[in-house]
Amino acid sequence: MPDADLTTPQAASDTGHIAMLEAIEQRLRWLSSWTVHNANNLRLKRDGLKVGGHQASCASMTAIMTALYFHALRPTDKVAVKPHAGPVLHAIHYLLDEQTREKLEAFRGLGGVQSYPSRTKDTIPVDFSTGSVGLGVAVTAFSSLVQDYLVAHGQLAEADTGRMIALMGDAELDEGNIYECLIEGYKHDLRNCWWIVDYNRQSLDATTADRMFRRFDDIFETCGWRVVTLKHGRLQREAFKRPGGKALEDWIENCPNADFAVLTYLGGAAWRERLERDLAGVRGVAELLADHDDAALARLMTNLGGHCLETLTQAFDSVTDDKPTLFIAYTVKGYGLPLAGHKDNHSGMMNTAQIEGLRAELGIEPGQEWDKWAGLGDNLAARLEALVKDSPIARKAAEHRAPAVPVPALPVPEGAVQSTQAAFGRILFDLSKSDAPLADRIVTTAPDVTQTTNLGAFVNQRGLFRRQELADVFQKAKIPSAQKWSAHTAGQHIELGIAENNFFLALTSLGLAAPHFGTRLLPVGTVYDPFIARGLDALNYGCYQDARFLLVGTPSGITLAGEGGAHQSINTPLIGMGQPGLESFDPAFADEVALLMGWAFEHMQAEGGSSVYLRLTTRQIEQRARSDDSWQAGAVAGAYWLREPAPGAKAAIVYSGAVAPEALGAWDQLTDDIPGLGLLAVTSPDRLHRDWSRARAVRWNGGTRQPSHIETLLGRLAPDAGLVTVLDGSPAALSWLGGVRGHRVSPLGTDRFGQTGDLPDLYRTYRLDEEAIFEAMAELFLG
Ligand SMILES: Cc1ncc(C[n+]2csc(CCOP(=O)(O)OP(=O)(O)O)c2C)c(N)n1
Ligand SMILES: [Mg+2]
Repeated sequence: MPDADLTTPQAASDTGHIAMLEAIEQRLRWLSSWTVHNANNLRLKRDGLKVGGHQASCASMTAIMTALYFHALRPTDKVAVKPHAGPVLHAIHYLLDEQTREKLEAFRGLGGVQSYPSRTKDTIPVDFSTGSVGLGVAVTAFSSLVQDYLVAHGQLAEADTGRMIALMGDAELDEGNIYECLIEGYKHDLRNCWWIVDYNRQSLDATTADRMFRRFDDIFETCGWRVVTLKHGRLQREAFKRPGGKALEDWIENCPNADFAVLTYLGGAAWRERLERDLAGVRGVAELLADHDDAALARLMTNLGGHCLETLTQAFDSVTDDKPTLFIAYTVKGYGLPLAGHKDNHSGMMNTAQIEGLRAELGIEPGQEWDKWAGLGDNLAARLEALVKDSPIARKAAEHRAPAVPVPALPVPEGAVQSTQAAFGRILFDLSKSDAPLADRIVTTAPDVTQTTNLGAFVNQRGLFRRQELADVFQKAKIPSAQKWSAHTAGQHIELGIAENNFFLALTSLGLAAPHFGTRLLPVGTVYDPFIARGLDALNYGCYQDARFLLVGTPSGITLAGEGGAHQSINTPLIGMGQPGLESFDPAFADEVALLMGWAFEHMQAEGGSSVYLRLTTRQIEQRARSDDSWQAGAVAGAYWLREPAPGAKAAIVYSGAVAPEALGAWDQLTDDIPGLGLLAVTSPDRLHRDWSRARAVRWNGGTRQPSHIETLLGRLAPDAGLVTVLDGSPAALSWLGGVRGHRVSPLGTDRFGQTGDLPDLYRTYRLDEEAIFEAMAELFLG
């Protein structure tokens, strides 16, 4: 693969522009270093803990970020920044007057600049949160897909599209989710996506494998990407043209990563000694070396593409089409710092003498460390200020506040016997046939489980999304099938392969459509409940940056019976409870599903709302006749009495989800023996627990303590009442209820791997049946 086409004129001819960018690069290197130094060495420390920060990782990409932000970026582009280069991003916004000195001084402190760029917590514009390496890279591909979706649906003008850009560390290339995303990107004809690798060949622990050299080119090109390699800076390219230069170029080409790093750390004299040895007798080399003093030689040898602003700007300028492009920018970790090249530099920091040395080298007076343009002279400072203020990034519009889409009442599917999964599918199908604006904004997706999670009817109605029309070949051949899936630009289902990481990243990008592109989408994703775990970090990633989507885990629990232990979700109710930014529900009846879906579509759009997770099953159960709607508020809040207990009752059965028939059956049988026995339907252990915690926290925050919903409900019972809790999932999701008012609890649920079987066998074996409820009740009262 050739290096970047360096013939484009603009930056190369404009040496003044490059010199200014070089000055900005120095500022970013200084400010990011100083931010970390200040937080670790100058700020008062109270806990003896390391504050942390990554000076070397920042310095590795200050030139890349300078070229990008102050030269190449367009106002509509969006960038995910390598997490540990966060201080550079903040320094950029400091230069733009969009970040304060106070926040920088409070780096990694409460209310200060976050360790890693955060959409929700940082006050500068952050397009994508990053932190868990790899995810911030792949999410850009999905956001590009979302952008194309909006263009195809007439919600975004082509002229307003931007490039979705990831600035990534080379070790991020080890994350599997990158390759899953490459494959999906190829299938969906990905465009407008740039990934720029800070190729310093160092990770956290080590220098990276030499064997990988050029393998990434093959992998990406196979997946339809252009690969632009920026191996050498201008100084090196010029040296290579001299006598002896070709030998030097070959030597660099063959130098193992670890050797290069060691020599970089040791500096000019070490480079000289090694090159004199390895290239002894090669014509021209002695002269070439003699023309460079040690400092100049060190500068030459580390003049890699990723540190040369001329090379970088030209490379970025040279890509003018929308083909996805990987830039591999060779860099030195810790470039321009005394940490450069050292294998321990990932968390390594300059000591006081070293940072003072850097300060002096950059002409910054003591006390002027936070001055934006200290030591540069008024003239240059004014020109830099003008360049920064005039850069496209300074004209970037604030994020959108997309208006909410009205949510119509969702009718309850008819049928005396239904499963929650089928009800979900039916509700979406009904919506797909309606002309409600909401229906046009729903986008469904699934990791290859569209049919088995009851999304099929919606897809038949609304079609698959593709940038190019694709006829349904089976339909054309008149082969009967329930699935009529033509693919076209107006389609509303994004078909994904089986990789759950992609699924959650797609939901994340769709769920950020409102702030990113100004159009609210209501993403609905279905996945087999146990395989939520497969994409858990990507789910957390989406929630962390407040993306809004409806996640449907179905089927779930051992209630999927014949599918067996490998498909039986056990701990997902705890995942739902433990995951911030996600309100989770475990409904039992079709009318609960309709109610909660309607609530979810509202909550996904609400200020202070969140994503929502419904845990559903394929078990067909008899539906309840309701005399009124009084159950609904409780169902949204997390629980309601299906059988109201008598005041001061001595016991209640508490159930969640698919085991409703067993709970009802047991109640029928026990109610004569236990007068006033209650039956509590828990639709959301998650919301009950959150509300309980919130109510308690009010007091610590100086407010007046109001009882939480669950305290009110359980307050109907006698103080010494007993609770039998039951759900098809970890018993811990409900056993905590005993802590609310000090009731004794006998918890039922699954806490070991399941078997195949039919429901009677499984419910008996795993103690979810009526018999188990009797026994649990007996244990409470008889000991
Ligand atoms: C999923 C995940 N695993 C581990 C980490 C801890 N971690 C932070 S950076 C890093 C390696 C960084 O190497 P590279 O991407 O090459 O960046 P560099 O600092 O060299 O620029 C690791 C392992 C993380 N942030 N996320
Ligand atoms: Mg690296």
